[in-house]
Amino acid sequence: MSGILSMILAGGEGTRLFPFTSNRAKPAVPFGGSYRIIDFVLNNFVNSDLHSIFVLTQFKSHSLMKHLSQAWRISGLTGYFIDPIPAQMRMGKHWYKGTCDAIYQNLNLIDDYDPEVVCVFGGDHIYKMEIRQMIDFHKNKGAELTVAAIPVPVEMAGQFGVIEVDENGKMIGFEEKPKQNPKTIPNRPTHVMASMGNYVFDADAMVNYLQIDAEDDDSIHDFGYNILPMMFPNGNVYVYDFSTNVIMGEPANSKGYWRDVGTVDAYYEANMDLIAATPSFDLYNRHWPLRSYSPAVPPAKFVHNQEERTGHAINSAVSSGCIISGALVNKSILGYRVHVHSRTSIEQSVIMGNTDIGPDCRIRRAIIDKDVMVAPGTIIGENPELDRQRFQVSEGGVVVIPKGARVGFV
Ligand code: ADQ
Ligand code: ADP
Repeated sequence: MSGILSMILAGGEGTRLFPFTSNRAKPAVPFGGSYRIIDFVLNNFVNSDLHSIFVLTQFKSHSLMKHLSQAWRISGLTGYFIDPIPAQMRMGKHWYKGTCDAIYQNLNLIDDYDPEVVCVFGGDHIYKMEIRQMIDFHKNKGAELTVAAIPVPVEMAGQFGVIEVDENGKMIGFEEKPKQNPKTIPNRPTHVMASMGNYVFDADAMVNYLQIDAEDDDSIHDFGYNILPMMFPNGNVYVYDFSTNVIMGEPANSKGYWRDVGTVDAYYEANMDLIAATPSFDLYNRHWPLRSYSPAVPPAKFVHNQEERTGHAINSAVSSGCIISGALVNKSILGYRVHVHSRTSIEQSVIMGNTDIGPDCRIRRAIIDKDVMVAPGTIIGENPELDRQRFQVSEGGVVVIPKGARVGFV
């Protein structure tokens, strides 16, 4: 028994990220112009030299499977695989009942691999982590389970598993998504210690607890609600402080960057983080390459319009295959193959890709999903009332255009 097996939970429905998740799983949602959300956790594993990975899928998995097969196919050497595993109803005629049931239903994979350590990580966060540092911590403590954690503002406690930890890093309290009076960090009443939903398990201990959970009719089979509360009172669960993780070449302001992009506004803000002059999430660190799928498209092209003096993008990230022709793009992210025509301006927006935006448009604070056509002269993001009549608008006022929409055509 040796080795480290990684299982990524990529089956979440992502309902709060609707409509981007109406036809794809949350981990498959495009992010940052040329990535999908799942790329970040996969790069964390691969850059940590961990290459034995199962990706557990369930809801609307076609787009995710397509992405995994196009971008992440590795094989040939023993122990080098990133295998998508669809839900297979191995334990009866039901889908995964919850996150730990997703692992329980795939215990055969763990049995076959016979690892010493199993990493169970979520598939839908934006961050960089050198995972071997967490595994070393886990081994040094002789822990049955180690949970990665980060401080978050107390107002957000209800969205997370809230941890209490002693001075030796041992977990001494845990409450999943507390409805009231969350336990704040000692001497820091504005913050709680939140679980990142990333777990490093001693394999034997994990199998044991999953079996106990499976026989419990009252369980909802969730790591946060059921497994952690069962394990930590036995005294062998430790908390890995994510802020101690070190990555070569990272700028100081990126320390501890971790985003749950579960809502449209959180997704929007995390995209905007990428284009700050000194971004808190750096895509350009050569020591931490961020792999993804790259389609066969030409370089981005900028065509200057002499009269308007436009045809450029500033403070923006523009992917290959884009054509900015006599238009102005500011503080925006453009995915592959976005064509922006003359006299159009795009401000503070995320355009996921394969989209045509006609001439004379003004688009502000919008997220446009893939395969959209925007008619000439369309104005988005200037009149909140009008926008709400025509489009979905987030709480934070971001206009959302779903995949394949035809906007402004009569
Ligand atoms: P949530 O984010 O609410 O809380 P959940 O919705 O259960 O957790 O998703 C966790 C991960 O599992 C996600 O990556 C999701 O895609 C995946 N997933 C969900 N259901 C699945 C299923 N049926 N099959 C396969 N994969 C599935 C969790 C923890 C909290 C912690 C937060 C951090 O429970 O304690 O604070 O993550 O975001
Ligand atoms: P994405 O928008 O995530 O890039 P793709 O365009 O790669 O998705 O589509 C992946 C697969 O998902 C498609 O081949 C199709 O089967 C399915 N799919 C995507 N959009 C839709 C849709 N609107 N309705 C039904 N299935 C869809």
